[in-house]
Amino acid sequence: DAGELAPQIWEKVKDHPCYSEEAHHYFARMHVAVAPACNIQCNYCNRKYDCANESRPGVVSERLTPEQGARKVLAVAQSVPQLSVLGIAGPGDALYDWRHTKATFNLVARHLPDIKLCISTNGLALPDHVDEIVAMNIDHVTITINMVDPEIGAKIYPWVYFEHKRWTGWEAAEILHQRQMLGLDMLTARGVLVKVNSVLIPGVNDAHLADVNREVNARGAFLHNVMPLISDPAHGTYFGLSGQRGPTAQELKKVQDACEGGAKMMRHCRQCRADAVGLLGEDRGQEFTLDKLPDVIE
Ligand code: CLF
Ligand code: SF4
Repeated sequence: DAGELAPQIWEKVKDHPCYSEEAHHYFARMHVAVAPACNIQCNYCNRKYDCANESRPGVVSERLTPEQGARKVLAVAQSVPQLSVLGIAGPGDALYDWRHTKATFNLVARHLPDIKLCISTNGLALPDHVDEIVAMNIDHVTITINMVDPEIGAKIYPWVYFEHKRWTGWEAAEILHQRQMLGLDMLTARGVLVKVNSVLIPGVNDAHLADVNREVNARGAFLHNVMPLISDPAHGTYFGLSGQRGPTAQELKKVQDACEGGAKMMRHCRQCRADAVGLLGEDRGQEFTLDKLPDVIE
């Protein structure tokens, strides 16, 4: 709450429904699914669906061009007065698809200068974009960090695509890890609020997430959100196996409790879709499909 936070931080979180638990009762976020491509492979991802890092897998968002995305934001802003944040969280990686993300934000900011801009990323491309993120007043960035140890990372990521080359195994996880830590350091040094998402994968990183929490806390992350892997048979297989399960509610709570004391824990995440609209836990996306939008934006 306000009492614990420096005034300039409070200013940035008081109407962001993810960064402030209090705000989530009163302020709405929306996502536009303008970022289809991704530069890594997570073992829990099925590319047909939304990025499982920030959003609920197993549902396909309507993919929009930046222009369509901006039209949607303007339409939502007119009918959802609580709208305070525009996030880009997939269906792929918002920073790998930086041209789309940036074009969408620029169009929207021209019409809605006060809306907060928010990004969710796997972090691989993050260090390349920090200057522009700061210049565009993007004050909130989420990095999905599932490990700080490449041995564990190698069980989560079969490959990453970096500097025109596909890397696999330990090397892939080490590259991703180094880029995530560098990006986190660069953002916190510039005063951008960083939230870290971790997908809890039973038997893979459950015992490791307290280490992740300590490391990201030491590097200045503002909030840590441990999310359950959603294991949906309709979504396909994880880790090349059909048996990888998600955690039970008790297992999730145990890991969240084990992380307490370092970076502040987020416990009100609703694992939104890449095209979610409304208050957290609410999805009014169907009211704003393309066919229902006005056709022009200057
Ligand atoms: Fe969207 Fe994410 Fe920004 Fe929020 S969601 S990009 S930080 S505006 Fe929020 Fe949804 Fe959880 Fe994400 S409840 S999945 S934490
Ligand atoms: Fe899939 Fe998201 Fe992982 Fe990319 S970062 S592979 S879109 S879950």
